Amino acid sequence: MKITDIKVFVCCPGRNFVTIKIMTDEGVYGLGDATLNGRELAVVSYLEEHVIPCLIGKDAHQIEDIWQYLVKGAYWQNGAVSMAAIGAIDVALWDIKGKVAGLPVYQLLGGKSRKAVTVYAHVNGETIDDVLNNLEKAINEGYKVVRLQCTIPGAKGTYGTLGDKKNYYELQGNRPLPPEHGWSTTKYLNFIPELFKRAREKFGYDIELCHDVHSRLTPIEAAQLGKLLEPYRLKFIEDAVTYDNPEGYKIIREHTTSPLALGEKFNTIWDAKPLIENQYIDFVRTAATHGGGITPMKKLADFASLYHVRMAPHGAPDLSPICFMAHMHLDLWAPNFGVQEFIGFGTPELNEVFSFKAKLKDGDIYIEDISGLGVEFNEEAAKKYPYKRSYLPVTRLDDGTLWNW
Ligand code: CS2
Ligand code: MG
Repeated sequence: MKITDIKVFVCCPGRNFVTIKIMTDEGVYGLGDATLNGRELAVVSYLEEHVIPCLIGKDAHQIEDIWQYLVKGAYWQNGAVSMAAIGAIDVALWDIKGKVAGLPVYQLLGGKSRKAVTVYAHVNGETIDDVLNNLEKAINEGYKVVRLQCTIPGAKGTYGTLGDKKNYYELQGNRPLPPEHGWSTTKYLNFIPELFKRAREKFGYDIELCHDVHSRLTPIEAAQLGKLLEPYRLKFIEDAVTYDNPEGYKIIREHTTSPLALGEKFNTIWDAKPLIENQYIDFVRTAATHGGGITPMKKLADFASLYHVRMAPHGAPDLSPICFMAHMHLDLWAPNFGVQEFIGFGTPELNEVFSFKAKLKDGDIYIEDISGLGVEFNEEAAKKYPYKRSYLPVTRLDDGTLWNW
């Protein structure tokens, strides 16, 4: 079965997405998500100039060989742009293989290990009272795991909260230049334990809670946070520190039993390797889109399982429903699945462009047994929403020093 053409679509139904469609001489096609938030067109160019010309005429069934060809064959291995491009190709090839086999992708991976995928919802607010009200709603909706984020009093913009924006905090599709946020570690560490204290006082310990630091702390500060949050028994603290120096996680580990999650920015298994084999983390958060596709995600899950590390794939709004469905199949299969990040089924514009069959019940997602990934992309509808250049915010300390957003 030969690849005859690969199309790339860029659209902005509320935010930018890069979508690819691989066509074959047997009429079967596959879809992949190549979205890299804030750097979308770099991936488009990587695909159009450097990847697609090499794939025309190749056998669409040879997923592993194509993956190796694109990764090793480029000589310049890894990197966010190239791995997002390769990830999209890989996911689309799994979609094709599933369609040809007449099986959902999870069957090709080894079959279901569970009936449904437990997700964690995002709950945020401008004050602790706001967060607690929203948490109550989430619990009443049946969520069993929830991520809590709260605006830090006096901060100029807090990750994971709404601020003065009307939309979901990461749904802005039009930020023609990066907005600037502020950060103070002191204010943050003074405030955040109170959020979890009050959540536990009001709702007890049955609801599982997590929190995203978004890489703002140094290792020893993260160790302090871990200790401060220990009484509230979080499911995990995410991205406490950047991942570039794995030894930083050793320092955190030496001081606290708060579980740690990391990996949404990993673009290769090699990024995860030292963190997993040294047992510095408990959950690995790589996404199929940014991590190079389903092929490396399967390897990552198997490797992580040797060290009791569980999968908690990234599920932010900048991953398209194609990536979401790829994760559903991986999550249903992976014996060491932990929890899936979930931000809802999307806006009406998004659902006009992408369609997929998934249902949420009591904090678990069920998908239908459709062959392939089970997601569709409406090319005509996508044309109504042209690309808009948009950036993620940047963060500065009070004195102007640039910090991790
Ligand atoms: C995040 C993301 O979902 C998460 O945990 O850290 O929201 C992240 O900020 C975005 O994916 C960046 O594009
Ligand atoms: Mg995160």
